[in-house]
Amino acid sequence: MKKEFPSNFLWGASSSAYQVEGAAFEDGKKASQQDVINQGSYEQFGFATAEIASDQYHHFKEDVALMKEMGFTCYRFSIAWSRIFPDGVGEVNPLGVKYYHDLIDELKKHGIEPIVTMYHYDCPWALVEKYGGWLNRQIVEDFTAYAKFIINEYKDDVRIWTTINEQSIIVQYWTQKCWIPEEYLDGTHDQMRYQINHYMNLCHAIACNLVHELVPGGIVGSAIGYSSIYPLTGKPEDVMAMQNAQALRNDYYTDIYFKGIYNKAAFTYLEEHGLAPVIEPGDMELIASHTSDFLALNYYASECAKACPEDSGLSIRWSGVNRSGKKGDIDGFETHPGFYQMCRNPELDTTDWDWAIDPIGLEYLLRDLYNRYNKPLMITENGLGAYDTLSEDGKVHDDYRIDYLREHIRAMKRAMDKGVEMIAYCPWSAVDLLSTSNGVKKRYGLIYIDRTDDDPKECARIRKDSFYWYQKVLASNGAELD
Ligand code: BGP
Repeated sequence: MKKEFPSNFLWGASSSAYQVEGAAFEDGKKASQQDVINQGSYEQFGFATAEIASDQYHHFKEDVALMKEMGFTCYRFSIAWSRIFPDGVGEVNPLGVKYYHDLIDELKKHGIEPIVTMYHYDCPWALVEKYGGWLNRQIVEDFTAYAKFIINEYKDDVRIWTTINEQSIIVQYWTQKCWIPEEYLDGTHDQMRYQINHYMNLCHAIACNLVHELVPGGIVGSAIGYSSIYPLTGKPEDVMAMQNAQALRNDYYTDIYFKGIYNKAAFTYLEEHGLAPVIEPGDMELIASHTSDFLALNYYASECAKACPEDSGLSIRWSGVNRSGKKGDIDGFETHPGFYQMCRNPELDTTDWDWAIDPIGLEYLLRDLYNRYNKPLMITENGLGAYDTLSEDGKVHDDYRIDYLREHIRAMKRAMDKGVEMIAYCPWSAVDLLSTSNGVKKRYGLIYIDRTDDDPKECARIRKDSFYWYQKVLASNGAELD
Protein backbone atom coordinates (compact mmCIF):
# COMPACT_ATOMS: atom_id res chain seq x y z
CA MET A 1 0.00 0.00 0.00
CA LYS A 2 1.24 3.48 -0.88
CA LYS A 3 2.01 5.76 2.01
CA GLU A 4 0.07 8.95 2.67
CA PHE A 5 1.69 12.36 2.49
CA PRO A 6 3.30 13.03 5.87
CA SER A 7 1.09 15.06 8.20
CA ASN A 8 3.70 17.84 8.40
CA PHE A 9 4.08 18.12 4.61
CA LEU A 10 3.68 21.77 3.58
CA TRP A 11 1.37 22.78 0.73
CA GLY A 12 1.35 26.27 -0.73
CA ALA A 13 2.52 28.24 -3.73
CA SER A 14 5.23 30.72 -4.70
CA SER A 15 5.92 34.21 -5.95
CA SER A 16 8.78 36.70 -6.11
CA ALA A 17 8.78 40.31 -5.00
CA TYR A 18 9.24 42.18 -8.27
CA GLN A 19 6.91 39.85 -10.14
CA VAL A 20 3.98 40.22 -7.77
CA GLU A 21 4.24 43.22 -5.45
CA GLY A 22 4.08 46.31 -7.63
CA ALA A 23 4.47 49.52 -5.56
CA ALA A 24 7.88 49.65 -7.18
CA PHE A 25 8.51 53.24 -6.13
CA GLU A 26 6.22 53.53 -3.14
CA ASP A 27 6.81 53.93 0.59
CA GLY A 28 10.51 54.54 0.20
CA LYS A 29 11.36 51.71 -2.19
CA LYS A 30 13.78 52.66 -4.94
CA ALA A 31 14.40 50.90 -8.24
CA SER A 32 15.83 47.42 -8.52
CA GLN A 33 17.54 46.20 -11.67
CA GLN A 34 14.27 44.42 -12.52
CA ASP A 35 12.36 47.70 -12.58
CA VAL A 36 14.83 48.87 -15.19
CA ILE A 37 15.03 45.59 -17.15
CA ASN A 38 11.24 45.31 -17.29
CA GLN A 39 10.89 48.91 -18.42
CA GLY A 40 13.12 47.85 -21.32
CA SER A 41 10.94 44.77 -22.08
CA TYR A 42 7.90 47.03 -22.09
CA GLU A 43 9.50 49.34 -24.62
CA GLN A 44 10.85 46.49 -26.78
CA PHE A 45 8.13 43.84 -26.57
CA GLY A 46 5.12 45.54 -24.95
CA PHE A 47 5.36 43.36 -21.81
CA ALA A 48 4.04 44.87 -18.57
CA THR A 49 6.53 46.65 -16.34
CA ALA A 50 7.12 45.72 -12.69
CA GLU A 51 5.61 48.98 -11.51
CA ILE A 52 2.23 47.49 -10.62
CA ALA A 53 2.67 43.79 -11.44
CA SER A 54 -0.11 42.01 -9.48
CA ASP A 55 -0.26 44.81 -6.91
CA GLN A 56 0.17 42.38 -4.02
CA TYR A 57 1.62 45.22 -1.98
CA HIS A 58 -1.87 46.66 -1.72
CA HIS A 59 -3.77 43.37 -1.86
CA PHE A 60 -1.73 41.19 0.48
CA LYS A 61 -4.51 40.70 3.02
CA GLU A 62 -6.92 39.63 0.31
CA ASP A 63 -4.29 37.32 -1.19
CA VAL A 64 -3.48 35.70 2.15
CA ALA A 65 -7.22 35.19 2.78
CA LEU A 66 -7.47 33.42 -0.59
CA MET A 67 -4.45 31.28 0.27
CA LYS A 68 -6.12 30.34 3.53
CA GLU A 69 -9.32 29.52 1.66
CA MET A 70 -7.33 27.13 -0.53
CA GLY A 71 -5.85 25.54 2.58
CA PHE A 72 -2.22 26.68 2.22
CA THR A 73 0.11 25.73 5.02
CA CYS A 74 3.05 27.64 3.52
CA TYR A 75 3.74 30.53 1.15
CA ARG A 76 7.07 31.08 -0.56
CA PHE A 77 7.87 34.70 -1.42
CA SER A 78 10.95 36.89 -1.68
CA ILE A 79 12.03 40.07 0.02
CA ALA A 80 12.89 42.98 -2.26
CA TRP A 81 16.36 44.14 -1.24
CA SER A 82 15.62 47.67 -2.50
CA ARG A 83 12.50 47.89 -0.33
CA ILE A 84 14.64 47.25 2.76
CA PHE A 85 17.75 49.16 1.66
CA PRO A 86 16.62 51.53 -1.12
CA ASP A 87 20.25 52.30 -1.95
CA GLY A 88 21.40 48.71 -1.48
CA VAL A 89 23.40 49.64 1.64
CA GLY A 90 23.19 52.20 4.43
CA GLU A 91 19.82 53.67 5.39
CA VAL A 92 17.09 51.16 6.21
CA ASN A 93 13.58 51.90 4.94
CA PRO A 94 11.23 51.40 7.92
CA LEU A 95 8.11 51.16 5.74
CA GLY A 96 9.70 48.39 3.68
CA VAL A 97 10.66 46.50 6.84
CA LYS A 98 7.11 46.95 8.10
CA TYR A 99 5.56 45.61 4.89
CA TYR A 100 7.20 42.21 5.30
CA HIS A 101 6.35 42.11 9.02
CA ASP A 102 2.73 42.78 8.10
CA LEU A 103 2.76 40.11 5.39
CA ILE A 104 4.40 37.54 7.68
CA ASP A 105 2.01 38.37 10.54
CA GLU A 106 -0.95 37.97 8.21
CA LEU A 107 0.34 34.59 7.05
CA LYS A 108 1.00 33.36 10.55
CA LYS A 109 -2.38 34.57 11.74
CA HIS A 110 -3.84 32.19 9.14
CA GLY A 111 -1.54 29.31 10.05
CA ILE A 112 0.56 29.69 6.88
CA GLU A 113 4.31 29.17 7.28
CA PRO A 114 6.44 31.75 5.43
CA ILE A 115 9.26 30.40 3.25
CA VAL A 116 11.42 33.41 2.54
CA THR A 117 13.75 33.83 -0.42
CA MET A 118 16.44 36.42 0.25
CA TYR A 119 17.15 37.32 -3.35
CA HIS A 120 15.11 36.79 -6.52
CA TYR A 121 16.83 38.62 -9.41
CA ASP A 122 16.22 42.14 -8.04
CA CYS A 123 19.54 43.76 -7.16
CA PRO A 124 19.07 47.38 -6.04
CA TRP A 125 19.66 49.64 -9.02
CA ALA A 126 21.77 51.94 -6.82
CA LEU A 127 24.38 49.17 -6.57
CA VAL A 128 24.32 48.66 -10.34
CA GLU A 129 25.00 52.35 -10.80
CA LYS A 130 27.63 52.41 -8.09
CA TYR A 131 29.76 49.46 -9.17
CA GLY A 132 27.91 47.25 -11.67
CA GLY A 133 25.93 45.17 -9.16
CA TRP A 134 26.77 41.48 -9.48
CA LEU A 135 29.65 42.25 -11.85
CA ASN A 136 31.68 43.43 -8.88
CA ARG A 137 32.91 41.43 -5.90
CA GLN A 138 31.83 44.27 -3.61
CA ILE A 139 28.33 42.79 -3.92
CA VAL A 140 29.34 39.97 -1.56
CA GLU A 141 29.94 42.40 1.29
CA ASP A 142 26.74 44.34 0.59
CA PHE A 143 24.64 41.19 0.24
CA THR A 144 26.06 39.98 3.56
CA ALA A 145 24.89 43.16 5.30
CA TYR A 146 21.44 42.85 3.70
CA ALA A 147 21.13 39.13 4.55
CA LYS A 148 22.25 39.70 8.14
CA PHE A 149 19.69 42.48 8.53
CA ILE A 150 16.69 40.56 7.21
CA ILE A 151 17.60 37.35 9.03
CA ASN A 152 17.86 39.23 12.33
CA GLU A 153 14.70 41.23 11.63
CA TYR A 154 12.43 38.29 10.76
CA LYS A 155 14.12 35.40 12.56
CA ASP A 156 11.43 35.07 15.23
CA ASP A 157 8.79 34.38 12.59
CA VAL A 158 10.66 32.76 9.71
CA ARG A 159 12.11 29.30 10.10
CA ILE A 160 12.64 28.30 6.46
CA TRP A 161 14.96 30.40 4.28
CA THR A 162 16.14 30.08 0.73
CA THR A 163 19.12 32.13 -0.35
CA ILE A 164 19.53 33.09 -4.01
CA ASN A 165 16.94 32.09 -6.56
CA GLU A 166 18.14 30.01 -9.51
CA GLN A 167 21.85 30.60 -9.91
CA SER A 168 21.83 28.16 -12.82
CA ILE A 169 19.21 30.18 -14.68
CA ILE A 170 21.05 33.43 -13.98
CA VAL A 171 24.10 31.95 -15.77
CA GLN A 172 21.97 30.86 -18.73
CA TYR A 173 19.78 33.95 -19.13
CA TRP A 174 21.97 36.59 -17.57
CA THR A 175 20.49 39.62 -19.35
CA GLN A 176 16.97 38.84 -18.10
CA LYS A 177 18.05 38.13 -14.55
CA CYS A 178 20.83 40.69 -14.12
CA TRP A 179 21.65 44.09 -15.53
CA ILE A 180 24.43 43.44 -18.05
CA PRO A 181 25.91 46.41 -19.93
CA GLU A 182 25.65 46.47 -23.72
CA GLU A 183 29.40 46.10 -24.23
CA TYR A 184 29.33 42.75 -22.40
CA LEU A 185 27.01 41.18 -24.93
CA ASP A 186 29.45 40.43 -27.75
CA GLY A 187 30.42 37.02 -26.35
CA THR A 188 33.87 38.06 -25.11
CA HIS A 189 32.68 38.65 -21.54
CA ASP A 190 30.90 35.35 -20.96
CA GLN A 191 33.34 34.41 -18.20
CA MET A 192 31.43 36.97 -16.10
CA ARG A 193 28.43 34.65 -16.07
CA TYR A 194 30.47 32.21 -14.02
CA GLN A 195 32.13 34.98 -12.03
CA ILE A 196 28.73 36.28 -10.96
CA ASN A 197 27.79 32.73 -10.02
CA HIS A 198 30.98 32.45 -7.96
CA TYR A 199 30.08 35.61 -6.04
CA MET A 200 26.63 34.10 -5.51
CA ASN A 201 28.20 30.91 -4.17
CA LEU A 202 30.05 33.01 -1.59
CA CYS A 203 26.81 34.82 -0.72
CA HIS A 204 24.95 31.52 -0.45
CA ALA A 205 27.56 30.10 1.94
CA ILE A 206 27.56 33.26 4.07
CA ALA A 207 23.75 33.34 4.19
CA CYS A 208 23.54 29.67 5.21
CA ASN A 209 26.06 30.25 7.98
CA LEU A 210 24.10 33.32 9.16
CA VAL A 211 20.80 31.43 9.32
CA HIS A 212 22.43 28.67 11.34
CA GLU A 213 24.04 31.19 13.66
CA LEU A 214 21.06 33.51 14.13
CA VAL A 215 17.81 31.57 13.70
CA PRO A 216 17.02 29.05 16.40
CA GLY A 217 15.86 25.89 14.60
CA GLY A 218 16.22 27.64 11.24
CA ILE A 219 16.83 25.70 8.04
CA VAL A 220 18.26 27.06 4.82
CA GLY A 221 19.07 26.02 1.28
CA SER A 222 19.27 27.26 -2.25
CA ALA A 223 16.33 27.35 -4.65
CA ILE A 224 17.70 26.20 -7.96
CA GLY A 225 16.25 26.05 -11.46
CA TYR A 226 16.81 22.37 -12.24
CA SER A 227 15.80 20.18 -15.17
CA SER A 228 16.35 16.50 -15.72
CA ILE A 229 18.30 15.94 -18.95
CA TYR A 230 17.82 13.05 -21.38
CA PRO A 231 20.05 11.98 -24.27
CA LEU A 232 18.41 12.51 -27.68
CA THR A 233 19.17 8.90 -28.65
CA GLY A 234 20.76 5.80 -27.14
CA LYS A 235 23.96 6.49 -29.10
CA PRO A 236 26.93 6.53 -26.69
CA GLU A 237 27.92 9.99 -28.00
CA ASP A 238 24.51 11.40 -27.04
CA VAL A 239 24.57 9.71 -23.65
CA MET A 240 27.99 11.25 -23.01
CA ALA A 241 26.64 14.65 -24.11
CA MET A 242 23.82 14.20 -21.60
CA GLN A 243 26.38 13.57 -18.86
CA ASN A 244 28.32 16.69 -19.88
CA ALA A 245 25.16 18.80 -19.86
CA GLN A 246 24.24 17.37 -16.46
CA ALA A 247 27.69 18.38 -15.16
CA LEU A 248 27.63 21.97 -16.45
CA ARG A 249 23.94 22.80 -16.03
CA ASN A 250 23.13 20.95 -12.80
CA ASP A 251 26.00 19.34 -10.86
CA TYR A 252 28.09 22.50 -11.13
CA TYR A 253 25.60 24.08 -8.69
CA THR A 254 24.49 21.19 -6.50
CA ASP A 255 28.06 20.01 -5.85
CA ILE A 256 28.76 23.46 -4.40
CA TYR A 257 25.71 23.29 -2.14
CA PHE A 258 26.33 19.78 -0.85
CA LYS A 259 30.00 18.99 -1.36
CA GLY A 260 31.48 22.50 -1.28
CA ILE A 261 33.40 21.91 -4.52
CA TYR A 262 33.17 22.79 -8.20
CA ASN A 263 32.25 19.78 -10.32
CA LYS A 264 35.48 18.63 -11.99
CA ALA A 265 34.20 17.91 -15.51
CA ALA A 266 32.32 21.19 -15.69
CA PHE A 267 35.16 23.23 -14.26
CA THR A 268 37.67 21.67 -16.65
CA TYR A 269 35.43 22.57 -19.58
CA LEU A 270 35.13 26.15 -18.31
CA GLU A 271 38.90 26.45 -17.84
CA GLU A 272 39.58 25.14 -21.35
CA HIS A 273 37.29 27.83 -22.76
CA GLY A 274 38.35 30.79 -20.65
CA LEU A 275 35.04 30.77 -18.78
CA ALA A 276 36.13 29.64 -15.31
CA PRO A 277 35.66 32.08 -12.43
CA VAL A 278 38.61 33.69 -10.70
CA ILE A 279 38.77 32.17 -7.24
CA GLU A 280 40.53 34.14 -4.52
CA PRO A 281 42.42 32.55 -1.61
CA GLY A 282 39.96 31.51 1.07
CA ASP A 283 36.92 31.35 -1.24
CA MET A 284 36.71 27.57 -1.44
CA GLU A 285 37.25 27.27 2.31
CA LEU A 286 34.33 29.65 2.87
CA ILE A 287 32.15 27.72 0.42
CA ALA A 288 33.09 24.43 2.06
CA SER A 289 32.30 25.84 5.52
CA HIS A 290 28.58 26.05 4.86
CA THR A 291 25.87 23.44 4.98
CA SER A 292 22.60 23.53 3.08
CA ASP A 293 19.87 21.75 5.01
CA PHE A 294 17.77 21.06 1.93
CA LEU A 295 17.58 21.78 -1.77
CA ALA A 296 14.61 23.74 -3.08
CA LEU A 297 13.79 22.97 -6.70
CA ASN A 298 12.13 25.00 -9.39
CA TYR A 299 11.07 22.48 -12.00
CA TYR A 300 9.00 23.25 -15.07
CA ALA A 301 10.37 21.16 -17.91
CA SER A 302 12.92 18.50 -18.76
CA GLU A 303 15.68 19.04 -21.30
CA CYS A 304 17.37 16.99 -23.97
CA ALA A 305 21.02 16.90 -25.09
CA LYS A 306 22.89 15.52 -28.07
CA ALA A 307 26.50 15.22 -29.13
CA CYS A 308 28.15 18.29 -30.61
CA PRO A 309 31.62 17.56 -32.00
CA GLU A 310 34.42 20.08 -31.47
CA ASP A 311 34.73 20.48 -35.26
CA SER A 312 30.99 21.00 -35.80
CA GLY A 313 31.64 24.54 -37.03
CA LEU A 314 29.34 25.84 -34.29
CA SER A 315 30.35 28.20 -31.52
CA ILE A 316 29.27 28.55 -27.92
CA ARG A 317 25.75 29.87 -27.45
CA TRP A 318 23.43 30.08 -24.46
CA SER A 319 19.82 29.04 -23.95
CA GLY A 320 17.19 30.21 -26.40
CA VAL A 321 14.00 32.08 -25.57
CA ASN A 322 10.55 32.02 -27.11
CA ARG A 323 9.18 35.57 -26.88
CA SER A 324 6.09 35.15 -29.04
CA GLY A 325 4.27 32.36 -27.21
CA LYS A 326 3.84 30.48 -30.50
CA LYS A 327 5.04 26.88 -30.31
CA GLY A 328 8.30 26.38 -32.17
CA ASP A 329 9.40 30.03 -32.03
CA ILE A 330 12.32 29.35 -29.68
CA ASP A 331 15.34 31.23 -31.03
CA GLY A 332 17.99 28.55 -30.51
CA PHE A 333 19.51 25.99 -28.15
CA GLU A 334 22.47 26.11 -25.82
CA THR A 335 25.57 24.86 -27.59
CA HIS A 336 29.01 23.94 -26.26
CA PRO A 337 31.02 22.37 -29.11
CA GLY A 338 33.02 19.37 -27.92
CA PHE A 339 30.75 19.02 -24.85
CA TYR A 340 27.03 19.02 -25.77
CA GLN A 341 24.19 20.76 -27.54
CA MET A 342 20.68 21.06 -26.11
CA CYS A 343 17.79 20.17 -28.43
CA ARG A 344 14.07 19.58 -28.59
CA ASN A 345 12.89 16.25 -27.20
CA PRO A 346 10.72 14.71 -29.94
CA GLU A 347 8.98 12.51 -27.34
CA LEU A 348 7.39 15.37 -25.42
CA ASP A 349 4.70 17.96 -25.97
CA THR A 350 5.51 21.52 -24.95
CA THR A 351 3.80 24.63 -23.65
CA ASP A 352 3.17 27.49 -26.08
CA TRP A 353 6.56 28.83 -25.01
CA ASP A 354 8.36 25.57 -25.91
CA TRP A 355 8.86 24.22 -22.39
CA ALA A 356 8.67 20.39 -22.49
CA ILE A 357 5.87 19.04 -20.29
CA ASP A 358 7.28 16.08 -18.39
CA PRO A 359 6.08 14.92 -14.95
CA ILE A 360 8.33 11.85 -15.09
CA GLY A 361 11.26 14.24 -15.39
CA LEU A 362 10.37 15.46 -11.91
CA GLU A 363 10.23 11.96 -10.46
CA TYR A 364 13.57 11.20 -12.10
CA LEU A 365 15.39 14.22 -10.71
CA LEU A 366 13.95 13.89 -7.19
CA ARG A 367 15.18 10.33 -6.94
CA ASP A 368 18.52 11.15 -8.51
CA LEU A 369 19.20 14.16 -6.26
CA TYR A 370 18.08 12.43 -3.10
CA ASN A 371 20.20 9.38 -3.85
CA ARG A 372 23.26 11.49 -4.55
CA TYR A 373 23.08 14.05 -1.73
CA ASN A 374 20.72 12.50 0.79
CA LYS A 375 19.15 15.82 1.80
CA PRO A 376 15.46 16.68 2.00
CA LEU A 377 14.00 18.39 -1.04
CA MET A 378 11.17 20.84 -1.58
CA ILE A 379 9.45 22.13 -4.67
CA THR A 380 9.50 25.92 -4.65
CA GLU A 381 8.31 26.28 -8.25
CA ASN A 382 6.44 24.06 -10.70
CA GLY A 383 3.75 25.20 -13.05
CA LEU A 384 2.31 25.75 -16.46
CA GLY A 385 2.63 29.09 -18.24
CA ALA A 386 -0.48 29.46 -20.41
CA TYR A 387 -2.85 31.92 -22.03
CA ASP A 388 -5.86 31.89 -19.71
CA THR A 389 -9.23 33.28 -20.71
CA LEU A 390 -11.69 34.98 -18.44
CA SER A 391 -14.87 33.38 -19.79
CA GLU A 392 -18.25 35.01 -20.19
CA ASP A 393 -19.40 33.17 -17.07
CA GLY A 394 -16.76 35.17 -15.17
CA LYS A 395 -14.64 32.06 -14.59
CA VAL A 396 -11.28 30.77 -15.74
CA HIS A 397 -11.49 27.17 -16.93
CA ASP A 398 -7.85 26.11 -16.72
CA ASP A 399 -8.21 22.34 -16.86
CA TYR A 400 -4.82 22.17 -18.68
CA ARG A 401 -3.19 23.61 -15.53
CA ILE A 402 -5.02 21.14 -13.31
CA ASP A 403 -3.76 18.28 -15.51
CA TYR A 404 -0.22 19.61 -15.34
CA LEU A 405 -0.19 20.06 -11.56
CA ARG A 406 -1.97 16.77 -10.89
CA GLU A 407 0.56 14.75 -12.88
CA HIS A 408 3.50 16.53 -11.25
CA ILE A 409 2.12 15.92 -7.75
CA ARG A 410 1.65 12.27 -8.68
CA ALA A 411 5.24 12.12 -9.91
CA MET A 412 6.51 13.70 -6.70
CA LYS A 413 4.49 11.20 -4.70
CA ARG A 414 5.94 8.26 -6.63
CA ALA A 415 9.41 9.54 -5.74
CA MET A 416 8.34 9.86 -2.09
CA ASP A 417 7.03 6.32 -2.15
CA LYS A 418 10.53 5.25 -3.18
CA GLY A 419 11.97 6.98 -0.12
CA VAL A 420 12.63 10.57 -1.23
CA GLU A 421 12.18 12.98 1.68
CA MET A 422 10.10 16.01 0.66
CA ILE A 423 9.33 19.05 2.80
CA ALA A 424 6.91 21.08 0.68
CA TYR A 425 5.18 21.58 -2.64
CA CYS A 426 4.80 25.17 -3.81
CA PRO A 427 3.70 25.53 -7.42
CA TRP A 428 4.32 28.72 -9.35
CA SER A 429 2.25 30.69 -8.61
CA ALA A 430 -0.39 31.71 -6.07
CA VAL A 431 -1.71 34.69 -8.04
CA ASP A 432 -0.91 35.44 -11.68
CA LEU A 433 2.19 37.55 -11.93
CA LEU A 434 4.73 39.15 -14.24
CA SER A 435 6.68 36.51 -16.14
CA THR A 436 10.46 36.92 -16.21
CA SER A 437 10.46 36.68 -19.99
CA ASN A 438 6.94 37.07 -21.38
CA GLY A 439 4.91 39.76 -19.63
CA VAL A 440 1.63 39.04 -17.83
CA LYS A 441 -0.15 37.30 -20.70
CA LYS A 442 1.72 34.12 -19.82
CA ARG A 443 -0.10 33.11 -16.67
CA TYR A 444 0.76 30.62 -13.94
CA GLY A 445 -1.54 31.45 -11.03
CA LEU A 446 -4.27 29.56 -9.22
CA ILE A 447 -5.83 33.00 -8.88
CA TYR A 448 -6.45 35.13 -11.96
CA ILE A 449 -5.40 38.77 -11.88
CA ASP A 450 -7.64 40.85 -14.07
CA ARG A 451 -5.09 42.92 -15.95
CA THR A 452 -3.32 42.90 -19.29
CA ASP A 453 0.17 43.89 -20.34
CA ASP A 454 -1.12 47.29 -21.44
CA ASP A 455 -3.71 47.94 -18.78
CA PRO A 456 -3.30 47.13 -15.09
CA LYS A 457 -7.01 47.87 -14.45
CA GLU A 458 -7.86 47.19 -10.79
CA CYS A 459 -5.97 43.89 -10.58
CA ALA A 460 -9.14 42.16 -9.33
CA ARG A 461 -8.64 38.64 -7.98
CA ILE A 462 -10.70 35.80 -9.52
CA ARG A 463 -10.55 32.16 -8.42
CA LYS A 464 -9.65 29.87 -11.34
CA ASP A 465 -10.94 26.31 -11.65
CA SER A 466 -7.46 25.23 -10.52
CA PHE A 467 -8.07 27.16 -7.28
CA TYR A 468 -11.02 24.89 -6.39
CA TRP A 469 -9.16 21.78 -7.50
CA TYR A 470 -6.09 22.64 -5.39
CA GLN A 471 -8.38 23.36 -2.44
CA LYS A 472 -9.63 19.75 -2.60
CA VAL A 473 -6.10 18.42 -2.94
CA LEU A 474 -5.02 20.29 0.16
CA ALA A 475 -8.13 19.37 2.16
CA SER A 476 -7.27 15.71 1.57
CA ASN A 477 -3.53 16.20 2.18
CA GLY A 478 -2.81 15.12 -1.39
CA ALA A 479 -5.04 12.04 -1.43
CA GLU A 480 -7.74 13.46 -3.75
CA LEU A 481 -6.12 14.44 -7.01
CA ASP A 482 -8.94 13.72 -9.45
C1 BGP B 1 11.68 30.69 -12.81
C2 BGP B 1 11.75 31.92 -11.94
C3 BGP B 1 10.48 32.60 -11.68
C4 BGP B 1 9.42 32.44 -12.74
C5 BGP B 1 9.45 31.14 -13.49
C6 BGP B 1 8.67 31.11 -14.78
O1 BGP B 1 12.85 30.57 -13.54
O2 BGP B 1 12.33 31.64 -10.69
O3 BGP B 1 10.77 33.91 -11.29
O4 BGP B 1 9.14 33.55 -13.44
O5 BGP B 1 10.73 30.70 -13.79
O6 BGP B 1 9.42 31.68 -15.80
P1 BGP B 1 8.85 32.77 -16.77
O7 BGP B 1 8.34 33.85 -15.89
O8 BGP B 1 9.99 33.23 -17.61
O9 BGP B 1 7.79 32.12 -17.56
